[in-house]
Amino acid sequence: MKKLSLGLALVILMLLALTTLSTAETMTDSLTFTHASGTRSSISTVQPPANIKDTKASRNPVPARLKELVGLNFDRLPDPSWETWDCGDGVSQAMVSHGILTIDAPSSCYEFILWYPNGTWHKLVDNARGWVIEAGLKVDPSTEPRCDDRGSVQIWANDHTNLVIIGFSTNEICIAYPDNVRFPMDTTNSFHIYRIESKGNRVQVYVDGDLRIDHTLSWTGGGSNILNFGDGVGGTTSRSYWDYFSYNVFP
Ligand SMILES: [Ca+2]
Ligand SMILES: [Ca+2]
Repeated sequence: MKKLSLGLALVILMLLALTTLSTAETMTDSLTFTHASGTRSSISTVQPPANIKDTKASRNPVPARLKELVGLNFDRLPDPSWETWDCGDGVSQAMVSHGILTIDAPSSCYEFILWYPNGTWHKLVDNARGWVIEAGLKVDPSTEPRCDDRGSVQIWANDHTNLVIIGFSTNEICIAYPDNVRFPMDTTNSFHIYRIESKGNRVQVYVDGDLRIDHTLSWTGGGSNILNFGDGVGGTTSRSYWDYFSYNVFP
């Protein structure tokens, strides 16, 4: 009887511990840096090159003006509200190391997707008020160049009025969609800070603080109701390094 009581007490203690753990998990804001789940850690096998371990960009993460908003510094993988998609290849993967997210898609794609209605973006983004997305990004030279209606890698921003896709190739960046506006530059030589500002139909892209694309969209486009980043194009090689990804729906 004594043994039984002891066993019962142990079971109760374990249940209490589990309850506490799950409470802690649900209290975590899905937009903060929630540690990745077990399934995520299974994709963390790619090692980044040694030379990106201590970049200037990684020492200067999310800028102060964006800090109070939504920022992923990639000290860990994005939380599970960001779904991943590898085009079903089972080969492409992402990992974090030293504050850098490496997205490796050797033959198809790998992207992080925030689907409607998840996250602050979908709750609050407003095309008339405008929005800002900023990312510290370096494209690997092994990446297959592309900046037509998609990029080798991309940021896809559906603000529920416009769908804007910003493409990052090796030798240029672009508004890939719904119009195509390009700016030639080397995206592989170092980390660059890309800041996309949009309000109404105007889209501006700053690189390291300099305005490089300033365009008024000719139409709204249309497509998946998502915010995403990474390589969303199957059949093409890409490797990219992300120091941070942040957005502001109250610019
Ligand atoms: Ca970082
Ligand atoms: Ca691809």
